[in-house]
Amino acid sequence: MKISIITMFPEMFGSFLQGPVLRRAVRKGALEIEVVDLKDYAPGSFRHIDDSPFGGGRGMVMRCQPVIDSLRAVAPAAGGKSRIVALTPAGSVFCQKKAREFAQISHLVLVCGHYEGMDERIYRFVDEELSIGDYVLTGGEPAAMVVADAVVRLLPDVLREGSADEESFENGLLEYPQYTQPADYDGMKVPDVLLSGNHALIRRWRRKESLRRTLERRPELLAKAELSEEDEEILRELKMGENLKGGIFPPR
Ligand code: 6GU
Repeated sequence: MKISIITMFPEMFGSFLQGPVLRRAVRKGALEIEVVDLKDYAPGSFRHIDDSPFGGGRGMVMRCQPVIDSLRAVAPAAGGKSRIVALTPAGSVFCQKKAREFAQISHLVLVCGHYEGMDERIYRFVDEELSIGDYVLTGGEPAAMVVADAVVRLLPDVLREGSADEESFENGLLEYPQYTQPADYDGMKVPDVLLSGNHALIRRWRRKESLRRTLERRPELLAKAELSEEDEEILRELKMGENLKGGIFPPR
């Protein structure tokens, strides 16, 4: 797939593009990524990318001409194969389902909003507006990195086989706790079951811890998750009697 990022601050993407997952995706031929500098579409010393809003008020608004010209250059309308997404706090909230949807697209264009917003006429060229959560960023650039990262790691051949399947959200639950060497660190022990070599017991323990975490931290996810008979049974165990504050660390 191809990802085009349209931004006033292309420098911000330097180290992001050098990260392991993106580099690997590009090397494997799964990804082409370009960062488009809006300044290239605002020629002349007095033509700025932003201007003060009609009607008055504080702050600056991104002008339509540079953004629309860059979109026309990056995503020629022919065939409409490009998905144009504006990153703005007023968009709907990005999620794993949306990442999976984007991973199927041949050309994703991410437009980073800035200042008090963009001229409303720009949105006629935009298919969708996305936010990454209920807080305010200075600009859409970190949000574009979030979206690009979440999408690229789902492309075929980018991650090791299976590593994207079992993690949080892919099955609608939070991930179970993980441990590595040593088995005893300063008296903090790895749960015995993980050292038992009994794969059926380990699988059930992990499923239970996954359900426990989700129940404790994100109960609203349980309502949407696909639960088996065994899951329902584990949940009954967790809800009745069993202490919800599991794990080796004292409750925070
Ligand atoms: Cl996409 N942009 C800005 N400026 N703030 C945000 C956001 C986006 N998502 C959450 N907060």
